[in-house]
Amino acid sequence: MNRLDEVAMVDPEVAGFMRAELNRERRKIELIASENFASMAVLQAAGSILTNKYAEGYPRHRWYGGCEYVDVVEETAIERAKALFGAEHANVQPHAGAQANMAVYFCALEPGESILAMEKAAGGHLTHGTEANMSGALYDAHFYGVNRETERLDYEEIAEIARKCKPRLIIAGASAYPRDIDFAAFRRIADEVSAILMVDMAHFAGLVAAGLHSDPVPHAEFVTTTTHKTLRGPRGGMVLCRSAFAEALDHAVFPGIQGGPLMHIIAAKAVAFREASLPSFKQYQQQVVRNARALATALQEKGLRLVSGGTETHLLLVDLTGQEVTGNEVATALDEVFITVNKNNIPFDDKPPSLTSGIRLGTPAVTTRGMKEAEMYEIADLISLVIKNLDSEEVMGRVRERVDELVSGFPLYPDL
Ligand code: DSN
Repeated sequence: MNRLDEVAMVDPEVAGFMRAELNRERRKIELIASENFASMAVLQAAGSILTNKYAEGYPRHRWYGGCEYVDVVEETAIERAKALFGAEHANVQPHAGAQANMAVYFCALEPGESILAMEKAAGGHLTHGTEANMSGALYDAHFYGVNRETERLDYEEIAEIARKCKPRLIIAGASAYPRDIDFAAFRRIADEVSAILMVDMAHFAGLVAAGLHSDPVPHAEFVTTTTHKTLRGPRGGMVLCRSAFAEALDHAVFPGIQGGPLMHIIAAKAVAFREASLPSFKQYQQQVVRNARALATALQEKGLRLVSGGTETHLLLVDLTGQEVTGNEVATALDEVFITVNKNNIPFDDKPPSLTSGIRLGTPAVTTRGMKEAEMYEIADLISLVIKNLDSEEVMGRVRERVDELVSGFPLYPDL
């Protein structure tokens, strides 16, 4: 089903592009913090005949006939999500994290009401009230950042901002924050100003499932996530919430912002939740964190500065301001030597998002490939060589050879 034989027969052009992408994933060291490699079981479910079925509505209450099997698939995904995260209610239909977040806004807010979220420049997410996104257009967005000295969340400062702007909804969670988050502190702030608390745990959901990150579920009315980052499922979204909001939340997802759910993706989510409930998943997440710490230490030993001085999660932010290169230049150069990262603004960055003063690195994908601390030291050495020798074709050539050698020891999708 996933070997591309059929695609190749019908459409050699697209099969060629897909084969090229498979080779890229095999050939490069994948350090984008939000990416991972889904299992063959997840890929098979996502590439299955369940894509054929329309199932608008919810299990047992559909607008289409013939839903008896997709009903049990969706019920299974819901029950597994609830059990995995200890949640009272789960909606597994959001097509992505952006839709999961929008469903919560649609459920909890009236247009024009105020929200308080982490600013994108400090590590927050596009869908948390930025001007360019619907969340910024529809709601009155206010922001908190990180403390200039510690580069960590400053809960007293967040409380001060909340007292001033009196948000209806407070959003915790980030895309580029390397530290654990104190959700109990966010709960106290929300209670003080009578706000609803939403946590977007997309980046660290896998760590939460494994008990390696503070758990937002007991503290927040709504918890949103994607299913494809540390959680290692198919590309998709999900919302967890308290029972009191279940009906309104489901209504906000369908018919509020979506039509037919993607039943093949919901099946793949169910498979991923099963995988995430196994002891091997906890061991995987423990290695993700150990690898992130090893990569951080190794980069620091090479003289590179990390935002907040390190990491407690799966990701780290390298500050390039002392290196006289931009994040854009480094990310482009690393891509040329088969190491994939993304440029990223660092807190209080004076460069625009198109250039940036940082790069963001994450260990979920390389850990899925089987790499451990020794490989993190090798990768840190390669990254450091590139940063310090951007104009040297000779160094770039040597790094490329070492990347080839490194990835050859960690085969990816051998059955494809
Ligand atoms: N685009 C994701 C990331 O890279 O963090 C967030 O949605």
